[in-house]
Amino acid sequence: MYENQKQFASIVSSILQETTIADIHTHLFPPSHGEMLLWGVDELLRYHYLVAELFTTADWDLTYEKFWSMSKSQQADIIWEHLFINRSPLSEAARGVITTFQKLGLDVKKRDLSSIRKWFSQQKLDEYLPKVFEIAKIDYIIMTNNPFDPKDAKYWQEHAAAPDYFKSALRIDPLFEDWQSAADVMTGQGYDVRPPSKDTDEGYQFDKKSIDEIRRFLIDWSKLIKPVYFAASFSPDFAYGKDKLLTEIIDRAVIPAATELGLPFALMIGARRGVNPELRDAGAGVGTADLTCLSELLRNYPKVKFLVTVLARTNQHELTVLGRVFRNLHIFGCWWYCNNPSIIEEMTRQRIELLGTSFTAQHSDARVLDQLIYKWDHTREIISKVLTDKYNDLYKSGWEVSREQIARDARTILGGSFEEFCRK
Ligand code: RAT
Ligand code: ZN
Repeated sequence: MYENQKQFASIVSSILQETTIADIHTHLFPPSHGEMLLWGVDELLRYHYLVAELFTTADWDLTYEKFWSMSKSQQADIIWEHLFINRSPLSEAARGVITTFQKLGLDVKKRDLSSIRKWFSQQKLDEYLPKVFEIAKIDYIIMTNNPFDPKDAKYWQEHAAAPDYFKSALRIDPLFEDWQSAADVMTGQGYDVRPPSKDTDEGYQFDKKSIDEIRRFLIDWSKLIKPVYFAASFSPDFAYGKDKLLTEIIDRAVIPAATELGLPFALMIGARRGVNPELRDAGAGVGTADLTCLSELLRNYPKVKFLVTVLARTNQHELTVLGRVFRNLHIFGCWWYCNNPSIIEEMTRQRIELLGTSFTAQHSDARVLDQLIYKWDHTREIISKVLTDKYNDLYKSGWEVSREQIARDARTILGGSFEEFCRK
Protein backbone atom coordinates (compact mmCIF):
# COMPACT_ATOMS: atom_id res chain seq x y z
CA MET A 1 0.00 0.00 0.00
CA TYR A 2 2.92 2.35 0.59
CA GLU A 3 6.56 2.11 -0.34
CA ASN A 4 8.18 3.28 2.84
CA GLN A 5 7.51 4.78 6.23
CA LYS A 6 8.10 8.33 5.01
CA GLN A 7 5.50 7.97 2.31
CA PHE A 8 3.05 6.52 4.79
CA ALA A 9 3.65 9.38 7.23
CA SER A 10 2.76 11.84 4.49
CA ILE A 11 -0.46 9.94 3.66
CA VAL A 12 -1.57 10.01 7.31
CA SER A 13 -0.61 13.66 7.61
CA SER A 14 -2.57 14.64 4.49
CA ILE A 15 -5.63 12.76 5.82
CA LEU A 16 -5.32 14.56 9.15
CA GLN A 17 -5.12 17.89 7.32
CA GLU A 18 -8.48 17.12 5.70
CA THR A 19 -10.28 15.75 8.75
CA THR A 20 -12.98 18.12 9.93
CA ILE A 21 -13.31 18.70 13.61
CA ALA A 22 -15.92 18.98 16.33
CA ASP A 23 -14.28 21.32 18.81
CA ILE A 24 -16.04 20.28 21.99
CA HIS A 25 -14.86 22.97 24.43
CA THR A 26 -14.14 26.60 23.59
CA HIS A 27 -14.80 30.03 25.05
CA LEU A 28 -16.02 31.49 21.76
CA PHE A 29 -19.37 33.16 21.17
CA PRO A 30 -21.50 33.80 18.10
CA PRO A 31 -21.47 37.30 16.57
CA SER A 32 -24.88 37.89 18.16
CA HIS A 33 -23.03 37.98 21.52
CA GLY A 34 -21.44 41.24 20.36
CA GLU A 35 -18.20 42.15 22.10
CA MET A 36 -18.05 38.79 23.86
CA LEU A 37 -16.73 37.29 20.62
CA LEU A 38 -13.00 38.09 20.74
CA TRP A 39 -11.00 38.13 17.52
CA GLY A 40 -8.07 39.85 15.84
CA VAL A 41 -4.44 40.63 16.47
CA ASP A 42 -4.71 42.46 19.80
CA GLU A 43 -6.86 39.75 21.34
CA LEU A 44 -4.47 37.09 20.04
CA LEU A 45 -1.53 38.84 21.67
CA ARG A 46 -3.23 39.52 24.99
CA TYR A 47 -4.34 35.88 25.40
CA HIS A 48 -4.01 35.14 29.10
CA TYR A 49 -1.38 32.44 28.48
CA LEU A 50 0.81 35.20 26.98
CA VAL A 51 0.00 37.68 29.73
CA ALA A 52 1.42 35.22 32.27
CA GLU A 53 4.47 34.68 30.09
CA LEU A 54 5.03 38.41 29.76
CA PHE A 55 5.44 38.76 33.52
CA THR A 56 8.08 36.05 33.56
CA THR A 57 10.30 38.39 31.53
CA ALA A 58 9.22 41.97 32.26
CA ASP A 59 11.07 44.25 34.68
CA TRP A 60 9.64 45.00 38.12
CA ASP A 61 8.57 48.44 36.95
CA LEU A 62 5.89 46.85 34.81
CA THR A 63 3.46 46.32 37.66
CA TYR A 64 0.27 44.31 37.30
CA GLU A 65 -1.77 47.48 37.94
CA LYS A 66 0.07 49.30 35.20
CA PHE A 67 -0.51 46.47 32.72
CA TRP A 68 -4.22 46.13 33.50
CA SER A 69 -4.76 49.86 33.22
CA MET A 70 -3.41 49.89 29.65
CA SER A 71 -5.62 49.76 26.58
CA LYS A 72 -5.87 46.42 24.77
CA SER A 73 -3.54 47.53 22.01
CA GLN A 74 -0.97 48.85 24.49
CA GLN A 75 -1.06 45.47 26.22
CA ALA A 76 -0.64 43.75 22.86
CA ASP A 77 2.30 46.04 21.99
CA ILE A 78 4.15 45.26 25.16
CA ILE A 79 3.63 41.51 24.76
CA TRP A 80 4.81 41.71 21.14
CA GLU A 81 7.93 43.59 22.17
CA HIS A 82 8.85 41.29 25.07
CA LEU A 83 7.90 37.89 23.71
CA PHE A 84 8.28 38.26 19.95
CA ILE A 85 10.98 40.89 19.39
CA ASN A 86 13.28 40.76 22.42
CA ARG A 87 13.26 36.96 22.36
CA SER A 88 12.00 34.19 20.08
CA PRO A 89 8.35 33.10 20.35
CA LEU A 90 9.21 29.54 21.32
CA SER A 91 6.46 28.84 23.84
CA GLU A 92 3.39 27.06 22.51
CA ALA A 93 1.13 30.09 22.97
CA ALA A 94 3.61 32.44 21.31
CA ARG A 95 4.33 30.08 18.43
CA GLY A 96 0.57 29.81 18.02
CA VAL A 97 0.27 33.50 17.19
CA ILE A 98 2.89 33.12 14.46
CA THR A 99 1.21 30.03 13.00
CA THR A 100 -2.10 31.91 12.96
CA PHE A 101 -0.62 34.88 11.08
CA GLN A 102 1.12 32.58 8.64
CA LYS A 103 -2.00 30.52 7.87
CA LEU A 104 -3.90 33.75 7.29
CA GLY A 105 -1.33 34.60 4.62
CA LEU A 106 0.47 37.36 6.54
CA ASP A 107 4.18 37.95 6.16
CA VAL A 108 5.62 36.99 9.54
CA LYS A 109 9.24 37.41 8.44
CA LYS A 110 9.01 41.19 8.55
CA ARG A 111 7.92 41.16 12.21
CA ASP A 112 5.94 44.27 11.44
CA LEU A 113 3.09 44.55 13.90
CA SER A 114 1.62 47.68 12.37
CA SER A 115 1.12 46.12 8.94
CA ILE A 116 -0.38 43.04 10.59
CA ARG A 117 -2.73 45.34 12.52
CA LYS A 118 -3.65 47.12 9.32
CA TRP A 119 -4.58 43.82 7.68
CA PHE A 120 -6.79 42.82 10.61
CA SER A 121 -8.50 46.22 10.64
CA GLN A 122 -9.62 45.57 7.07
CA GLN A 123 -11.36 42.29 7.93
CA LYS A 124 -15.14 42.17 8.21
CA LEU A 125 -16.36 39.75 10.85
CA ASP A 126 -19.12 38.26 8.67
CA GLU A 127 -16.52 37.15 6.11
CA TYR A 128 -13.65 36.58 8.51
CA LEU A 129 -15.50 34.18 10.81
CA PRO A 130 -16.37 31.60 8.11
CA LYS A 131 -12.85 31.99 6.75
CA VAL A 132 -11.37 31.01 10.10
CA PHE A 133 -13.69 28.00 10.34
CA GLU A 134 -12.66 27.01 6.83
CA ILE A 135 -8.91 27.33 7.43
CA ALA A 136 -9.19 25.41 10.71
CA LYS A 137 -11.58 22.89 9.06
CA ILE A 138 -14.09 22.94 11.88
CA ASP A 139 -17.60 21.48 11.63
CA TYR A 140 -18.77 23.16 14.80
CA ILE A 141 -17.56 24.42 18.12
CA ILE A 142 -19.11 24.10 21.56
CA MET A 143 -19.23 27.30 23.58
CA THR A 144 -19.07 27.85 27.34
CA ASN A 145 -22.31 29.55 28.35
CA ASN A 146 -22.61 30.74 31.88
CA PRO A 147 -26.16 31.60 32.99
CA PHE A 148 -24.67 33.20 36.12
CA ASP A 149 -22.80 35.75 34.00
CA PRO A 150 -25.22 38.64 33.46
CA LYS A 151 -23.66 39.53 30.09
CA ASP A 152 -23.91 36.02 28.66
CA ALA A 153 -27.37 35.53 30.16
CA LYS A 154 -28.63 38.77 28.65
CA TYR A 155 -27.63 37.75 25.13
CA TRP A 156 -29.52 34.49 25.44
CA GLN A 157 -32.55 36.19 26.90
CA GLU A 158 -32.64 38.89 24.24
CA HIS A 159 -31.17 37.47 21.08
CA ALA A 160 -32.06 34.83 18.55
CA ALA A 161 -30.45 31.42 18.86
CA ALA A 162 -26.84 31.01 17.76
CA PRO A 163 -26.05 29.51 14.32
CA ASP A 164 -25.94 25.74 14.48
CA TYR A 165 -22.14 25.57 14.18
CA PHE A 166 -22.01 27.35 17.56
CA LYS A 167 -23.42 24.79 19.98
CA SER A 168 -23.88 25.62 23.61
CA ALA A 169 -22.79 24.09 26.91
CA LEU A 170 -24.30 25.13 30.23
CA ARG A 171 -21.45 26.09 32.54
CA ILE A 172 -22.33 25.97 36.21
CA ASP A 173 -19.12 26.61 38.19
CA PRO A 174 -20.68 29.28 40.45
CA LEU A 175 -22.98 26.63 41.94
CA PHE A 176 -19.91 24.97 43.40
CA GLU A 177 -17.45 27.75 43.97
CA ASP A 178 -19.59 30.62 45.20
CA TRP A 179 -23.08 29.53 46.23
CA GLN A 180 -23.86 32.87 47.89
CA SER A 181 -23.57 34.82 44.65
CA ALA A 182 -25.03 31.90 42.68
CA ALA A 183 -28.06 32.01 44.99
CA ASP A 184 -28.31 35.78 44.48
CA VAL A 185 -28.28 35.40 40.69
CA MET A 186 -30.92 32.67 40.78
CA THR A 187 -33.09 34.71 43.12
CA GLY A 188 -32.66 37.70 40.80
CA GLN A 189 -33.93 35.52 37.95
CA GLY A 190 -37.03 34.56 39.92
CA TYR A 191 -35.95 31.31 41.57
CA ASP A 192 -36.58 30.89 45.26
CA VAL A 193 -33.11 29.80 46.30
CA ARG A 194 -31.90 30.43 49.81
CA PRO A 195 -28.21 30.04 50.65
CA PRO A 196 -27.50 26.80 52.50
CA SER A 197 -27.76 26.90 56.25
CA LYS A 198 -25.60 25.11 58.76
CA ASP A 199 -26.92 21.96 60.31
CA THR A 200 -24.70 20.82 63.19
CA ASP A 201 -24.47 17.18 62.13
CA GLU A 202 -24.60 17.48 58.39
CA GLY A 203 -22.67 20.72 57.73
CA TYR A 204 -24.13 23.17 55.22
CA GLN A 205 -27.28 22.06 53.44
CA PHE A 206 -29.87 23.53 51.13
CA ASP A 207 -33.52 23.32 52.09
CA LYS A 208 -35.66 21.14 49.85
CA LYS A 209 -37.35 24.05 48.10
CA SER A 210 -34.00 25.63 47.21
CA ILE A 211 -32.57 22.45 45.74
CA ASP A 212 -35.75 21.97 43.66
CA GLU A 213 -35.36 25.54 42.45
CA ILE A 214 -31.72 24.98 41.43
CA ARG A 215 -32.86 21.99 39.40
CA ARG A 216 -35.62 24.08 37.83
CA PHE A 217 -33.05 26.79 37.00
CA LEU A 218 -30.87 24.24 35.19
CA ILE A 219 -33.79 22.81 33.28
CA ASP A 220 -35.19 26.20 32.27
CA TRP A 221 -31.79 27.41 31.07
CA SER A 222 -31.36 24.21 29.12
CA LYS A 223 -34.67 24.80 27.40
CA LEU A 224 -33.47 28.27 26.43
CA ILE A 225 -29.94 27.54 25.23
CA LYS A 226 -30.23 23.82 24.33
CA PRO A 227 -26.81 22.76 25.63
CA VAL A 228 -24.93 19.69 24.45
CA TYR A 229 -23.81 19.12 28.04
CA PHE A 230 -23.62 20.66 31.53
CA ALA A 231 -20.09 21.60 32.58
CA ALA A 232 -18.12 22.72 35.58
CA SER A 233 -14.48 23.02 36.44
CA PHE A 234 -13.24 21.93 39.85
CA SER A 235 -10.14 22.44 41.92
CA PRO A 236 -7.81 19.51 42.62
CA ASP A 237 -9.66 19.21 45.94
CA PHE A 238 -12.79 17.97 44.14
CA ALA A 239 -14.30 15.80 46.85
CA TYR A 240 -17.51 14.23 45.62
CA GLY A 241 -18.81 12.00 48.42
CA LYS A 242 -16.84 13.90 51.07
CA ASP A 243 -17.73 17.54 50.59
CA LYS A 244 -21.37 17.52 51.68
CA LEU A 245 -22.53 20.63 49.89
CA LEU A 246 -20.86 19.78 46.59
CA THR A 247 -22.21 16.23 46.79
CA GLU A 248 -25.70 17.49 47.51
CA ILE A 249 -25.68 19.88 44.55
CA ILE A 250 -24.48 17.13 42.23
CA ASP A 251 -26.78 14.41 43.59
CA ARG A 252 -29.94 16.40 44.03
CA ALA A 253 -29.78 19.09 41.37
CA VAL A 254 -27.27 18.45 38.58
CA ILE A 255 -27.70 14.70 38.13
CA PRO A 256 -31.52 14.76 38.23
CA ALA A 257 -31.58 17.65 35.70
CA ALA A 258 -29.02 15.92 33.46
CA THR A 259 -31.02 12.68 33.68
CA GLU A 260 -34.29 14.37 32.85
CA LEU A 261 -32.74 16.06 29.81
CA GLY A 262 -30.52 13.13 28.78
CA LEU A 263 -27.43 15.35 28.90
CA PRO A 264 -23.86 14.47 29.87
CA PHE A 265 -22.14 16.29 32.74
CA ALA A 266 -18.62 17.49 31.93
CA LEU A 267 -16.13 17.80 34.77
CA MET A 268 -12.81 19.59 34.32
CA ILE A 269 -10.76 18.82 37.38
CA GLY A 270 -7.47 20.19 38.68
CA ALA A 271 -7.31 23.98 38.23
CA ARG A 272 -6.37 25.87 41.36
CA ARG A 273 -7.82 29.31 40.67
CA GLY A 274 -6.29 32.51 41.96
CA VAL A 275 -2.86 31.15 42.88
CA ASN A 276 -1.67 34.57 41.75
CA PRO A 277 -4.81 36.72 41.69
CA GLU A 278 -2.87 39.67 40.22
CA LEU A 279 -2.78 37.75 36.95
CA ARG A 280 -6.58 37.37 36.86
CA ASP A 281 -7.57 34.47 34.52
CA ALA A 282 -3.91 33.69 33.94
CA GLY A 283 -3.13 33.21 37.62
CA ALA A 284 -4.42 29.67 38.11
CA GLY A 285 -2.20 26.79 39.09
CA VAL A 286 -2.55 23.04 38.78
CA GLY A 287 -2.81 20.28 41.34
CA THR A 288 -3.19 16.53 41.43
CA ALA A 289 -6.73 15.43 42.22
CA ASP A 290 -7.94 12.37 44.10
CA LEU A 291 -9.75 10.53 41.32
CA THR A 292 -11.31 8.00 43.70
CA CYS A 293 -13.99 10.68 44.20
CA LEU A 294 -14.60 10.65 40.47
CA SER A 295 -14.87 6.83 40.48
CA GLU A 296 -17.50 7.05 43.18
CA LEU A 297 -19.54 9.44 41.05
CA LEU A 298 -19.18 7.17 38.02
CA ARG A 299 -20.22 4.14 40.07
CA ASN A 300 -23.19 5.88 41.66
CA TYR A 301 -24.69 6.86 38.30
CA PRO A 302 -23.94 4.14 35.76
CA LYS A 303 -26.57 5.48 33.35
CA VAL A 304 -25.48 9.12 33.49
CA LYS A 305 -22.87 10.15 30.95
CA PHE A 306 -19.76 11.98 32.19
CA LEU A 307 -17.23 13.85 30.07
CA VAL A 308 -13.99 14.36 31.96
CA THR A 309 -10.67 16.08 31.47
CA VAL A 310 -8.03 16.62 34.15
CA LEU A 311 -5.36 19.27 34.33
CA ALA A 312 -2.50 17.54 36.12
CA ARG A 313 -0.20 15.44 34.00
CA THR A 314 0.14 13.16 37.02
CA ASN A 315 -3.59 12.37 36.84
CA GLN A 316 -3.68 11.46 33.15
CA HIS A 317 -2.84 7.77 33.37
CA GLU A 318 -5.34 7.12 36.14
CA LEU A 319 -8.05 8.96 34.21
CA THR A 320 -7.33 6.93 31.08
CA VAL A 321 -7.69 3.74 33.10
CA LEU A 322 -11.03 4.99 34.44
CA GLY A 323 -12.04 5.66 30.83
CA ARG A 324 -11.53 1.98 30.21
CA VAL A 325 -13.40 0.64 33.19
CA PHE A 326 -16.39 2.97 33.15
CA ARG A 327 -18.55 2.94 30.04
CA ASN A 328 -20.34 6.08 31.26
CA LEU A 329 -17.08 8.05 31.08
CA HIS A 330 -15.73 9.76 27.98
CA ILE A 331 -12.37 11.43 28.38
CA PHE A 332 -11.48 14.45 26.34
CA GLY A 333 -8.86 17.01 25.53
CA CYS A 334 -5.43 18.03 26.72
CA TRP A 335 -6.56 20.89 28.89
CA TRP A 336 -4.79 24.24 29.37
CA TYR A 337 -1.31 23.42 30.79
CA CYS A 338 -1.46 20.06 29.03
CA ASN A 339 -2.11 21.72 25.68
CA ASN A 340 1.56 21.57 24.73
CA PRO A 341 2.96 19.38 21.96
CA SER A 342 5.10 17.14 24.18
CA ILE A 343 2.22 16.44 26.58
CA ILE A 344 -0.40 16.08 23.85
CA GLU A 345 1.78 13.49 22.19
CA GLU A 346 2.31 11.55 25.40
CA MET A 347 -1.38 11.70 26.35
CA THR A 348 -2.60 10.71 22.89
CA ARG A 349 -0.27 7.71 22.75
CA GLN A 350 -1.35 6.62 26.21
CA ARG A 351 -5.03 6.99 25.39
CA ILE A 352 -4.81 5.13 22.07
CA GLU A 353 -2.87 2.34 23.76
CA LEU A 354 -5.55 1.92 26.43
CA LEU A 355 -8.72 3.00 24.68
CA GLY A 356 -8.25 2.55 20.94
CA THR A 357 -10.31 5.36 19.46
CA SER A 358 -12.96 5.83 22.16
CA PHE A 359 -11.90 9.22 23.47
CA THR A 360 -11.67 12.77 22.17
CA ALA A 361 -8.06 13.68 21.57
CA GLN A 362 -8.36 17.41 21.90
CA HIS A 363 -10.48 20.51 22.34
CA SER A 364 -9.12 23.96 21.53
CA ASP A 365 -10.23 25.97 24.58
CA ALA A 366 -9.98 28.92 22.16
CA ARG A 367 -10.92 32.25 23.71
CA VAL A 368 -10.12 34.19 20.57
CA LEU A 369 -11.70 33.12 17.28
CA ASP A 370 -8.44 33.14 15.31
CA GLN A 371 -6.81 30.74 17.79
CA LEU A 372 -8.83 27.94 16.21
CA ILE A 373 -6.32 28.12 13.38
CA TYR A 374 -3.17 27.39 15.34
CA LYS A 375 -4.62 25.17 18.02
CA TRP A 376 -5.92 22.75 15.42
CA ASP A 377 -2.96 23.05 13.10
CA HIS A 378 -0.56 22.09 15.88
CA THR A 379 -2.81 19.31 17.18
CA ARG A 380 -3.27 17.78 13.73
CA GLU A 381 0.48 17.53 13.33
CA ILE A 382 0.96 15.68 16.61
CA ILE A 383 -1.95 13.32 16.09
CA SER A 384 -0.72 12.37 12.64
CA LYS A 385 2.67 11.54 14.11
CA VAL A 386 1.11 9.29 16.76
CA LEU A 387 -1.28 7.60 14.32
CA THR A 388 1.52 7.00 11.81
CA ASP A 389 3.46 5.08 14.44
CA LYS A 390 0.44 3.09 15.49
CA TYR A 391 -0.53 2.09 11.92
CA ASN A 392 3.10 1.19 11.26
CA ASP A 393 3.06 -1.14 14.24
CA LEU A 394 -0.09 -2.76 12.85
CA TYR A 395 1.45 -2.99 9.38
CA LYS A 396 4.40 -4.87 10.81
CA SER A 397 1.91 -7.39 12.17
CA GLY A 398 0.38 -7.79 8.73
CA TRP A 399 -2.66 -5.49 9.14
CA GLU A 400 -3.17 -2.89 6.42
CA VAL A 401 -5.43 0.11 6.66
CA SER A 402 -7.06 1.98 3.80
CA ARG A 403 -7.25 5.79 3.42
CA GLU A 404 -10.95 5.58 4.33
CA GLN A 405 -10.19 3.66 7.50
CA ILE A 406 -7.54 6.17 8.54
CA ALA A 407 -9.95 9.03 7.84
CA ARG A 408 -12.65 7.26 9.86
CA ASP A 409 -10.33 6.74 12.83
CA ALA A 410 -9.06 10.34 12.72
CA ARG A 411 -12.56 11.79 12.71
CA THR A 412 -13.51 9.39 15.52
CA ILE A 413 -10.93 10.83 17.91
CA LEU A 414 -11.63 14.38 16.76
CA GLY A 415 -15.37 14.43 17.36
CA GLY A 416 -16.99 11.19 16.19
CA SER A 417 -16.47 9.29 19.40
CA PHE A 418 -17.85 12.21 21.40
CA GLU A 419 -20.94 12.37 19.18
CA GLU A 420 -21.51 8.63 19.56
CA PHE A 421 -21.14 8.91 23.33
CA CYS A 422 -23.64 11.79 23.49
CA ARG A 423 -26.13 9.78 21.40
CA LYS A 424 -25.95 6.73 23.69
O1 RAT B 1 -7.77 27.12 29.37
C1 RAT B 1 -8.19 28.22 29.69
O2 RAT B 1 -8.24 29.16 28.89
C2 RAT B 1 -8.62 28.47 31.10
O3 RAT B 1 -8.55 29.79 31.39
C3 RAT B 1 -10.02 28.11 31.43
O4 RAT B 1 -10.90 28.83 30.63
C4 RAT B 1 -10.44 26.71 31.36
O5 RAT B 1 -10.27 26.17 30.11
C5 RAT B 1 -11.88 26.58 31.79
O6 RAT B 1 -12.74 26.29 30.96
O7 RAT B 1 -12.12 26.78 32.97
ZN1 ZN C 1 -11.98 26.27 29.05
